[in-house]
Amino acid sequence: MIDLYTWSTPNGRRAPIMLEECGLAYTPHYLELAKHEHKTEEMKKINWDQRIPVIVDPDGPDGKPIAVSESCAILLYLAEKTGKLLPTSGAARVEAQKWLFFAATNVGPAATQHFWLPTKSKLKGGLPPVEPFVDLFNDELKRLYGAMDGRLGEVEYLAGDYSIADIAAYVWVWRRFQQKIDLAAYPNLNRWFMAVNARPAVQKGEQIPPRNDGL
Ligand SMILES: N[C@@H](CCC(=O)N[C@@H](CS)C(=O)NCC(=O)O)C(=O)O
Repeated sequence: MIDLYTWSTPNGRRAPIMLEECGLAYTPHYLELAKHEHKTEEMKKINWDQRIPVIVDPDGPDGKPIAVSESCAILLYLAEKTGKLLPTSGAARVEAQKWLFFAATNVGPAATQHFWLPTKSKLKGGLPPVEPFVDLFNDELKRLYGAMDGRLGEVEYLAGDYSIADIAAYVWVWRRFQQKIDLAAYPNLNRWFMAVNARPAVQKGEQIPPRNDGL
């Protein structure tokens, strides 16, 4: 049985959504970030970065246990393990990897900074003033959503067929209200968002842990 260490954040939800999509049995362990439950020596043993999500698979490569951190590495690991949601070769695989990295290196970081800068500044007594930078990250998110909207005007899902790239991007688009982005301005992205959201595995994975952020 796979152990999943996670919390209710976009990166944290990538792992349970994929576990559900793959139909793999897993035991969730919730680490409340505000209580620093992820900053333990036990966590350091499975992830030097001491961040969530992490999975520990007792049946890893060569039948040996393995700990996997980095949410998109978890998506890739589970896709390779099960043969699901990542084409095995050809242009379709390249496309899925391209959009996976688009979500991992563009959407995720821009959304993270947009979300975290005000909190970090508040912790430091409002210094430095971050509002102009928050606006810049909001502009960048809109640019990225525009790119996805264009792509999704050509194909149903980011890589053509539904893939791990969609899971990687979806969890951050879900934060649309906090990002003050109206998906009505991105009709193809909105259609895609509703389609991903309607998947039973996504519905189940999104409740690991149960939502309490009201977004
Ligand atoms: N690139 C990493 C980022 C992981 C990450 O930032 N996790 C956050 C929650 S989304 C976390 O553990 N934050 C707690 C901390 O930084 O102490 C991934 O995609 O897994």
